[in-house]
Amino acid sequence: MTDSLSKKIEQIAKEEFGFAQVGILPLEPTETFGEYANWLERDYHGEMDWMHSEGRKEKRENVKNIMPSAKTIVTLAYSYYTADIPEAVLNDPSRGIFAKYAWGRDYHKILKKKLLLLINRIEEVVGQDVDAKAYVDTGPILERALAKRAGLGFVGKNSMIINSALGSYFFLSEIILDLECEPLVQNNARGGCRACTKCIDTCPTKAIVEPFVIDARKCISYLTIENRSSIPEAIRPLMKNRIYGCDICQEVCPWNSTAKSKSHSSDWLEADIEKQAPLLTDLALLDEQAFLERFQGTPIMRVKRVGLLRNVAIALGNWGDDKAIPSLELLAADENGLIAEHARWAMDQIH
Ligand code: B12
Repeated sequence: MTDSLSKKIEQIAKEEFGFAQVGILPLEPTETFGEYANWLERDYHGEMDWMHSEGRKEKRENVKNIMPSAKTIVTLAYSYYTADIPEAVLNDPSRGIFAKYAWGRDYHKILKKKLLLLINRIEEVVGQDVDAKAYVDTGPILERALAKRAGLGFVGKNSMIINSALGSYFFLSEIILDLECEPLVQNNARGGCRACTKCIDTCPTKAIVEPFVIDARKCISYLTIENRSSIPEAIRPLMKNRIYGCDICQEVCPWNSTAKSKSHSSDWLEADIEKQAPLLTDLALLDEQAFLERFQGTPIMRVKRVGLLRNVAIALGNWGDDKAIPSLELLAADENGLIAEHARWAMDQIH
């Protein structure tokens, strides 16, 4: 056991790769796996069938099932706070709001590269090859459960990991190592939500069905990104102008207004109105080629043109202004049936 290895990993992760927080722990079965199993049982995952596909549940239950030689898990937080969208823009129904994390290049690739380089540096430090795996978001890992255990934050009523210094605008990622390291637990899980229920009260679709629990089927983030089919008509008006992901439960969180996360911005995200909240009428004009040119390399590629323009059609309907009609006529004539169906619904909202 190398006493100073954990401190060295923390130092390199912060100083060389810009991570804001690092926790290092020996492997243990996931303490809150029961919460996850209940959540699936209640169908809160909607169409995200990959969440309980063969073998993946076991991996979430215990990281050992991903890598039997694993001894240690390093959990890292990377802040992506950039700026807040001004209130007047958020409430401008002619503009479509993108979630903060999507105002530039895709974090998955950027952070994965940082993690792989960090593994190289760990190998240099210990002077030998190390068996390791790196994950950002998409692995069969309950990242929030790990972050909570590593003291990177507490579980907020909006289910976000909230860090008393950073707020909640940070990504989580992990490195699994076959090395033994000294435990390194952070002290940023203090605070908690106490009596505050702002996120629960403000969520337009009432997706926070009880404190700490999200019904993804009602969550605007899920509806605009993960749900590939038609969006239930009753929910469409509630989505207002959110067209890719949703940060409402974070925007209203007091921890985000006081946190110091503002000093750790991700340089690949830009607080530029064209990235944050473009005009819906401009987005409606995007054909396949123009969509690719504009969004290649960004998280928006996940929903493809069809998903984005489906969401844009809803927002145009929610705008409710005659100025939206030419765009909606164009979308109603789109050869993609999903876009056309949502555009016809939107026109009915205006007439
Ligand atoms: C599926 C998923 C979603 C789904 C479901 C979200 C959800 N709340 O479950 C949808 C598409 C809706 C979604 C939306 C978003 N997501 Co998401 N998502 C994931 C993913 C891939 C899995 C999460 C999961 O397993 N959910 C099932 C629930 C049951 O598990 P859980 O939320 O992890 O909760 C665990 C603990 O919190 C604990 N727990 C649960 N309840 C309770 C109660 C108490 C009292 C306690 C003590 C503990 C506890 O048990 C759970 C299981 O261990 C993770 C990445 C990953 N691999 O973990 C990212 C992740 C959670 N998402 C993230 C982000 C940024 C978002 C969005 C902000 C994106 C956006 N702007 O649109 C929104 C936020 C919505 C919200 N309030 O959660 C970040 C969160 C970072 C953070 N600071 O917490 C993650 C970690 C991705 C990453 N690598 O950075 N997401």
